[in-house]
Amino acid sequence: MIQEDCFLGLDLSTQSLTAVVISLSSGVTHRFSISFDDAYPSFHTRGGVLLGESSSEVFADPRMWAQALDDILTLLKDSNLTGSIRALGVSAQQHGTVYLKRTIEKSLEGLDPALPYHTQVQHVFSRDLSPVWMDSSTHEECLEITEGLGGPEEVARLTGSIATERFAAPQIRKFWKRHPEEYKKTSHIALVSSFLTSLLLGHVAPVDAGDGYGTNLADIRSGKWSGKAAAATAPGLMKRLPRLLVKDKLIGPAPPYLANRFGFKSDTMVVVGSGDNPCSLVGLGLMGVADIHAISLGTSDTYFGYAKELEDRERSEGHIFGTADGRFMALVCFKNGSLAREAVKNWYGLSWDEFSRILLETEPGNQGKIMLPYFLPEITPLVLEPGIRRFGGLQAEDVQGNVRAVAEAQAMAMYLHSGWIGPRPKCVLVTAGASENRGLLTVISQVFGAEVRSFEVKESAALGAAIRAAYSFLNTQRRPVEWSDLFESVVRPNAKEIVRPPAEVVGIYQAPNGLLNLYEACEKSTLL
Ligand code: XUL
Repeated sequence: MIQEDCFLGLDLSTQSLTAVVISLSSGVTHRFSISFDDAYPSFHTRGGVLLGESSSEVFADPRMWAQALDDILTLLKDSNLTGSIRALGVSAQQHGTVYLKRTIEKSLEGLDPALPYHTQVQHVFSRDLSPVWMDSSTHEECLEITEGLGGPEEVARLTGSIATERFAAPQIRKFWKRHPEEYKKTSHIALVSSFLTSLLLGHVAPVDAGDGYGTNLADIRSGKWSGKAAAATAPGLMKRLPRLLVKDKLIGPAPPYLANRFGFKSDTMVVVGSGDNPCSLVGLGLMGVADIHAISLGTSDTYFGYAKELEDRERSEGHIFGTADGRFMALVCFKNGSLAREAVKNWYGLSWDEFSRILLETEPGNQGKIMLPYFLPEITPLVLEPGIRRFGGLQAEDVQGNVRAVAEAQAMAMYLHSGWIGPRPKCVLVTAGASENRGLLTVISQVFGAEVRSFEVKESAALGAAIRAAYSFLNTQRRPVEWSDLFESVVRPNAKEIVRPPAEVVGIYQAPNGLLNLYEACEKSTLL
C-alpha cells in the first residue's frame, strides 16, 4: 500500500500540547492533546503555569514541555502515524524564553533512543523556570529599555511594539540584573517555539520572524536582530540569540533519535517553528488576506490580521509580528481571556451551555450595565493591578447581567483596541477553545457589526504549523503549491458556524452614544 504524504503540526500552548496531522486529500486526519495539569501533577501547574513570588511573575518548567513532547510523539507512534509524516512544524505560546547552557548541543547530539527527552536534557538549563507570556513583572525593565532606545515611539518603530512586559527583552534584562552569574552561564536564549524545534531538530534551532518580532529585539524593517536593542537589554546578548529567519524554510532533517525512538523516516523534514498567533493566521487561511480578521479565544484572547506592507502608524498598543511569507501581521493581546470567562461561569455554578444560552437570550447592550473584567493584570489596556469594576448599576448577584457584561466587555475591548490595524473587517474568523460557544460568537458579531465564522477544527495554531510544514516541504520538493491551494484542501471545508448580526443591534454598540462609547469612558476613568 502506498502511504499518502502527511504533515504534522504541534502546538505548545499555555495549558496543553496538541498535535494535528493533515493530508492534502483528507484534510485533518488526526488530533491529540495532552493537558499539562492533568498529565503532569508533579510539576504542580495550574492552568499550565506556576506563579512566582508575586502574582505578576508567571513561569513554566521547560522539562515539563520536553516530557509532553516525548509523550505526544509516543502517542503518534503508537497510532502508526509517524512513518507517513514527510515534514513537521512547531507552534508555541509566544514570548516565553528558555535559557540554555553550552552543553545543550552535546546533549541533543547524543540523545539515546532508549530514553525520553526530559531525562536527557534536564541539566542543560541555566535557568530552571522559563518566564511565559502571562508574566507582567518587568515594568521597570521596560522603562529602562525605552530610555535606552530613545522613547516609546522609537522602540515601537524599530521593533514593532513598545517595550512590553511579557516580551523577551525585558525578561532577559531582569534575569541579567538579578542573576548575573546564571546569565553568564547561558549560551543560548531560545523562545518556546525554537526550544521545542531544537529538540526535534537535534541542535539549536533558529527563530522565525513571527515569534522573533515579539521580543523587542528585532529590527522589523531589516529582518535582523537589532544590535542597538540588544545592547539596551543586556551585555553580550547578540551572541546568545538564535539565528532569525524572515521567511519560512526547512531547517533540516529529523535526527536519528526521532527515527529510532518514534519511527519517523530519516528524511522527515523540520520547518522553522513559530508563535501560536502567526501559526493561527495560517491555520485560518488568512495568509495574503487583509480584509478578514481573526480572533483567537484561548487562555489569552488575541485579535489579529494580515498586512502586506508595514504602515507607519502612531501606535502605543498592539504589535507587529512577521508572517510565514515574509510579510506582517498586526496583533492585540488580552490576558483576561478564558480565565475571566471561566471565573464568571464558576461564580454562578453555570455550565458552558447555560453561559452560552444566557448570551443568546439576554438583551444586547445589557441595559447599560458594564464590567471591566481585570481578574488578572491586563495587557490591553495595560492594567498592572487587577480588579473587577462594575458600572451602570450592575450588581454582583445579577447572574445574567454579569455573564453578558464579561462577554460584551471582551468584545468591546477588542473592537476599541484594534482600530489602529486598518479598515474594519467584513468578516471575523473565530478560533480556539471558546469558539464553539455560539453565545460568544453572537456577541462578537453584534459588537463588530460583522459576519462571524468559526471552524470545525478549533486547533488552528497546530493546523497552521502543519500547513507551514507542508508548504515548505512541497515547494522545496519542486511540487509547487500556493498557500491558497493548501487552504482550499484543509481549512475552508471545515467552516461550522456563520453568525450575522441584525443591523438594529449593531447600532446599540456603534451609535455615537452607544455602548462602545460608554465602555471606552469606563476604561479611561479607571486607567487615569
Ligand atoms: C500574544 C500572546 C499570547 C501568547 C499565548 O502576544 O502573548 O497570545 O502567544 O498564547
